Amino acid sequence: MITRTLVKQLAALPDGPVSVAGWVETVRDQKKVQFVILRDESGAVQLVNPATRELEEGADAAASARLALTEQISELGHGTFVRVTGELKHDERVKLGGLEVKIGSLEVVAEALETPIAADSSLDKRMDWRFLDLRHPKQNLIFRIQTTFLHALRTYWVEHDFVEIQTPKLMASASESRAELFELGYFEGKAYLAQSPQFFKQMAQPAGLGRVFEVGPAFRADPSFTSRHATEFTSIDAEMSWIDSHEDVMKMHEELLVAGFTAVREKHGAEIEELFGLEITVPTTPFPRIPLAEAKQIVAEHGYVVPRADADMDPEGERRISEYVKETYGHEFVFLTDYASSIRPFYHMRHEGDSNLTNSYDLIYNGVEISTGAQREHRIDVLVEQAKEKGLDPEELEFYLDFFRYGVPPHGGFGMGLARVLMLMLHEHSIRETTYLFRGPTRLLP
Ligand code: AMO
Repeated sequence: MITRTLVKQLAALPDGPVSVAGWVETVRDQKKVQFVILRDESGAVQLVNPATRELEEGADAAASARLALTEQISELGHGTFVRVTGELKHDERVKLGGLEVKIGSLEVVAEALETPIAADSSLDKRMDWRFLDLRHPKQNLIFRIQTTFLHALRTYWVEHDFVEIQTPKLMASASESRAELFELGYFEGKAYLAQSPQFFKQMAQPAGLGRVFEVGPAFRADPSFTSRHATEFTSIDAEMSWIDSHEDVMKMHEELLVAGFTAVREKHGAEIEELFGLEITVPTTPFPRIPLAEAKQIVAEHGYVVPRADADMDPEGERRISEYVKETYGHEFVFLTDYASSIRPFYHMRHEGDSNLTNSYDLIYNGVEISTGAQREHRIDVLVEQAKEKGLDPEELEFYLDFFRYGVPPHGGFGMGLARVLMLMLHEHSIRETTYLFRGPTRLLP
């Protein structure tokens, strides 16, 4: 390992020799003194060199070395990766962190071409150069936040006896709407990319795993160019046995989010305030719950009629109901519940006594849907009927229907888009910002 101190660790060290490494952000080359801002993955530090511009008569080796160093610094370009040894000095007058490193020696580890992107480059251009874009502290922080968030979710699940599973992403059939299915050649036949782990996380129930979770890729052949859709995204999924209704799923879901948001606030609250200019609020439980039909009525009373009465909330409706919930309950989250069976998949359980409604919900956060959850239909005869009613061929679903022929406990779960949660948490405008490498209809590179 190359020995170096991370920039964020310098503050805790006493004055004295240190070695740091990182990218040159800027060089201020003044006549008598040179300043270099060096950035590594943990932060930025000011390096300083008292410039030696020419050698006087009888100059010693140290003076020649300083002249060479001065010339070397003058030539440093933005983005060059360097390693520096020098003397750390704490000095309150230094704006950047109250410390600086006086350069003793500097080694250019890797040269860099002139950067093709600037702070005001378009999102598309920044995505073309994603590795340079991610080097910026704000973009970089997003993936540290994501790590903390997912770690907190995993901790919650492990503490609550959930088992982690990895379901296959190559499938023989669709698991969600056929309209959004990627088909690919598979030896002599064909296969499909998994749209969700739906069937296989449900399989864990007759398999006796009880409670499971997965964080993994999902694929949707969705040709839209909205700020919330990708053709490949990371889906956070959970499924649990022995529930009474979707209410049990919502309870777990909100506790899970509280755990995630608490961890993010504790670990990154100050950085988020500094770089994103916002405070992370840990949601209170229970989150408000509003039946979908009532939510549509509420937004209608507030001047917006969701275009199709028999359809899901549209994005404007989601934004409006969120606004209402924020004003009325001071909450950023809302569960919209009891969706009509006509707009839900066949595997959602329907209301006892009213088969037009399902035991299901969508979770809306700051105006956008981040998740769908439901109690599943576990009675084989009802399930087959519901599949037929949706025009599905039970023969194609035999492998799935078999799960229900061998004793399945009542169960339910949810799927939640990771990039959407982060986008809304950080008030970003597109999941392109909160996806490591975005995939859309016209983007397969880098
Ligand atoms: P659904 O299709 O609603 O439900 O997806 C669940 C969540 O996944 C995210 N999501 C997407 N994110 C980015 N780009 C997309 N194209 C995209 N499509 C979906 C959203 C969405 O709320 N099997 C069910 C879940 C379940 O019932 O357990 C499902 O996939 O955040």
